[in-house]
Amino acid sequence: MDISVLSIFPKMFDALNESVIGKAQEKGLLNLQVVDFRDFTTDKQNHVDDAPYGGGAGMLLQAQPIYDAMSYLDNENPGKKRVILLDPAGKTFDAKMAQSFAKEDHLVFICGHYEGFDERIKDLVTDEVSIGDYVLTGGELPTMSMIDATMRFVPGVLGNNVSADEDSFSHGLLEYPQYTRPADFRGKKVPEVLTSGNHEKIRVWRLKQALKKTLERRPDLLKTIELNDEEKKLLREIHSEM
Ligand code: 4GS
Repeated sequence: MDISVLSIFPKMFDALNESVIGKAQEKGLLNLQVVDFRDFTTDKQNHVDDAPYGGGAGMLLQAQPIYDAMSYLDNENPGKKRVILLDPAGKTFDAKMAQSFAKEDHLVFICGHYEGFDERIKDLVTDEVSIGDYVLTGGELPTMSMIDATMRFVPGVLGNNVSADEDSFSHGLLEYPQYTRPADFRGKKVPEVLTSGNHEKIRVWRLKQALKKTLERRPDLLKTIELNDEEKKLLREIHSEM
């Protein structure tokens, strides 16, 4: 997968050289290119921003450096691109969107910093996306979150026996609680069923815990998924125990 990022703080993306995403780059599963669009400014002082027409506080990213950086990407690597603009006004990012990004050949992320941008940048963009209802100082951290969440769905990025599809949000439920050694930690004991060796009992216990946690914390998620007969039965049990 090719990912290009337009940012005036390219060093921030060194964070993606670590851990799982760093390994994905080493394995050639991710080809990450960070382009400093300040290199494309035609302004003598290398400015990429200017004051808004009509007045008001703050500065806006100008269209020209972004357009020229995009032309550079297109010349270097023609072909279809999904162009994502980070913006609190965008559609909220979720696992489904990460899966759809993971199927693309080439993603481009446009990161603003400090300020807003000239509306005409949007003609370059296929998706306006937000990571949540809060305002950050730049689009760099949201971009890194999206790259991380997207790459987990690219085959080969996670270890052999790990699948992103088994995580919370992929099957629509929050995860059941987990424990590791020791079985008794300062008097806090691991639920007996987990040390029973009965795999079927363990599976049902985990499913019920996942349903219970989701019902308690994110009942909205339960409405978006289709429960099978076993899950419906467990949910009835949970309701009668409450
Ligand atoms: C977000 C967000 C964001 C908006 C960038 C103000 C600097 C900032 N981007 N999800 N200008 N939330 N962007 O806050 O994506």
